[in-house]
Amino acid sequence: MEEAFNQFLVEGRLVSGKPCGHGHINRTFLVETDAGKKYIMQQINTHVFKNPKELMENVIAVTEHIRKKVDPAEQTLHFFKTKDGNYYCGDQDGQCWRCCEFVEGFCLDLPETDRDFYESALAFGRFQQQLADFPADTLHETLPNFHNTPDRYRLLKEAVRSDVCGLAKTVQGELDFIMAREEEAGTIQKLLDDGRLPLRVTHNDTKLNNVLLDAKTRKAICVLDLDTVMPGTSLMDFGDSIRFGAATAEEDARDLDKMAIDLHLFEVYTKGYLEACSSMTEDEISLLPLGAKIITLELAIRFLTDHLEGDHYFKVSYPGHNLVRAKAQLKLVKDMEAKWADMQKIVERCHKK
Ligand code: GN1
Ligand code: MG
Repeated sequence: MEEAFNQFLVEGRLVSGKPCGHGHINRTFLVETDAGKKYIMQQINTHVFKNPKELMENVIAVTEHIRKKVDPAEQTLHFFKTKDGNYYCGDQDGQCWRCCEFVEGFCLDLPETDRDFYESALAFGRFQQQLADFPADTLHETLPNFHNTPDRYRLLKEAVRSDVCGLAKTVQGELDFIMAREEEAGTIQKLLDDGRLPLRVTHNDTKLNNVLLDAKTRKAICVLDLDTVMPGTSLMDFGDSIRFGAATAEEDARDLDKMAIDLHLFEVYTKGYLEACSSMTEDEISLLPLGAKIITLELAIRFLTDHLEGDHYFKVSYPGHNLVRAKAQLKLVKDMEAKWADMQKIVERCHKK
């Protein structure tokens, strides 16, 4: 990492570097230099992001666009160039690195107060709003079909067919639950394809822990993790925040009785998001609950696919971790279905306000 860090145009020489963050894909380090400066060094997982050049072009284009709009109290991430004028570099092991300004603050895996969650809704709502006039078609599709749910079904079916680890028979209950929802799960992609939902610049990984909060004021400072910024639908961005932050248990909870959707938090987020993002259309607003359900189902499919394929994609902490994650997400889908009418009423209520 030090060798890579030395290639960036930064102040001082590295005196310490320690791991930070909880991403499932990239590795992140906090670096301090003898000039008293702090930086974030991130190793880009090139198995997932095969084209780091295009990835960084997206990130830079989006952050520059936002920087023109934010008021001085807000921030957006700042990336450093290498001495060769690039926004990323390789090291002697062929790994790919980028360097970003360190911004003081903290991230949460579950909201501690309603206010925390509301702040994250404002941050993601503003993000969407600030990018409403960004030409979505100029962005690279760094991960093609990332939130194309029918394609995720296709990949799951392929994994079941190949069954390289011989695990398919052990997950029949989960597969039945997923397959029973295949038609509904494809509706968002279909609406997008038919042009009935606007194509927007979306973040695509709108977890609460991708919002940096100020330790003193607990206000949102900025949105992090811009790797998956691509053209997409706001429903999935809204939905992923709900999936993660309005759940009563963590994404990989083993005790399924603890996993449910918290309707109060659902309302808190919906209110904040709609307040901050006035460009949402009527169709988008009315479909917000569906966004939450489909993205949760989609992630369950992705975790289950990775489990069947031998855990190549998501980092795991123990054998079976991806299955635990998939089960927790499916329980959340089930609970959303049980509370469906309430979710819709909440969206209507927040919309009228
Ligand atoms: C991955 O690495 P992280 O935690 O930011 C994944 C998301 C998933 C998320 C689940 C590029 O994000 O799509 O929703 O895990 N990112 C990628 O926690 O696949
Ligand atoms: Mg991410």
